[in-house]
Amino acid sequence: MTAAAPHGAAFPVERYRADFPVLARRVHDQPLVYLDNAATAQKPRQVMETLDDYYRDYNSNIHRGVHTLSEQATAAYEAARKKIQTFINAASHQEIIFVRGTTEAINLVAQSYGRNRLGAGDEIIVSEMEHHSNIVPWQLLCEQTGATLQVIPINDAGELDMDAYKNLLGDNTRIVAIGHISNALGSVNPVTEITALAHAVGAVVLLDGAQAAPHTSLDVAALDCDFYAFSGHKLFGPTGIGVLYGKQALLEAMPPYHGGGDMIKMVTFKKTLYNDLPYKFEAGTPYIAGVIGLGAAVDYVSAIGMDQIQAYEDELLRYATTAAVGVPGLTLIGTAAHKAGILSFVLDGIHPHDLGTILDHDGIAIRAGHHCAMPVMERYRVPATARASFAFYNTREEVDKLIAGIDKAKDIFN
Ligand code: 7TS
Repeated sequence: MTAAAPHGAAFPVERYRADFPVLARRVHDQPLVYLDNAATAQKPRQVMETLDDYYRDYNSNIHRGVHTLSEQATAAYEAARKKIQTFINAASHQEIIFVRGTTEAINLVAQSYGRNRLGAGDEIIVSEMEHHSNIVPWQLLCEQTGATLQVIPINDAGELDMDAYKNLLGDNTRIVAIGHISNALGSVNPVTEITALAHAVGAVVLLDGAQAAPHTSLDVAALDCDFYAFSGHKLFGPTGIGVLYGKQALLEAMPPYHGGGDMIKMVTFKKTLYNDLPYKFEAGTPYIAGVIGLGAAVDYVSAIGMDQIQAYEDELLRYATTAAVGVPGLTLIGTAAHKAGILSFVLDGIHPHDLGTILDHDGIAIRAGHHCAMPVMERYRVPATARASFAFYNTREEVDKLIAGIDKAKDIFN
């Protein structure tokens, strides 16, 4: 395990970079500059070795075998659950449900929490900056129950209009579902305040933490949210694994989302007794290696320190923002006072997709498109943005290459 930097020392980014094999590769004969971390992050060898060890050494199903391999796999799987409990400061390991990712976590809550509880006249509040994963599951729930969706608008900077939010809240509000950090704008939302205001009207709160988990330390107890969702693959872990945190009392009261093996205590054709938390929500053989690998990813970032990561990335984003603002013809999309990890922008006369292709020729990976947040594009009246998204292994030199690449693209087009 990579040791944390001594307190107060410079962030040893080159040391961390060495843990990520892919960062050493070349693309189009140039060193890779990976700035698409919001889509998925790269994996340190510690995570890959953990997956490899599992498959080489103790691959087995969990919770059922009496043999040694199964006992080892079960122990590693449940140890990962406890790591994640600690990582987000949940009260109990029973509040940690393994799912495929943020998308599945939100769908689980919409269906299992919402479907039996909501009806005509009830309201669900989301915001204009949500990822489609935090819009469409609620639209489905509205179609099923007759509830309606309310949307908190954003200002030109990409900040939530909190007065509008307060006006939307009322006796009919049942669920508030908000992104902790926006993937299209980088805005960090005031989620503690949002949660407290929702609780004051008796609504439950789901926070979409897909973009927050890799960038900031999480404390679900302090946030007091009812549900928190995030994906492993954006947190330097495997794809196909994610976490739903839920307050125990709420999870206890919710019906299973999927039926199958492992989620039951007893099955007869007359009556089936469901298993205790968290297994009630983990039907079927889960992604065992993925869970154990996510545990290794959490160990990895915890050893560096989420506060150190956040401080380093804040500085890097400031550096990148200053450089981008200096590029003539470049307009930032998302200039919230509180931002993390993301630089979204448009360039006069160059479509984001063309920019993305030109940058790729120089080994620079960014994302161009609507970022699964089409309402954000509509709000800013742009078809797409170019987006550079950072991780703790990115450097100022990489930002300089991005800016040079943008200048080159402008030369080509003008
Ligand atoms: N919520 C937010 C805020 C996200 O950024 C994403 C993925 C999701 C939910 C869905 O996560 P998944 O792991 O279940 O797919 N965001 C992005 C992105 O910005 N570019 O590619 C995926």
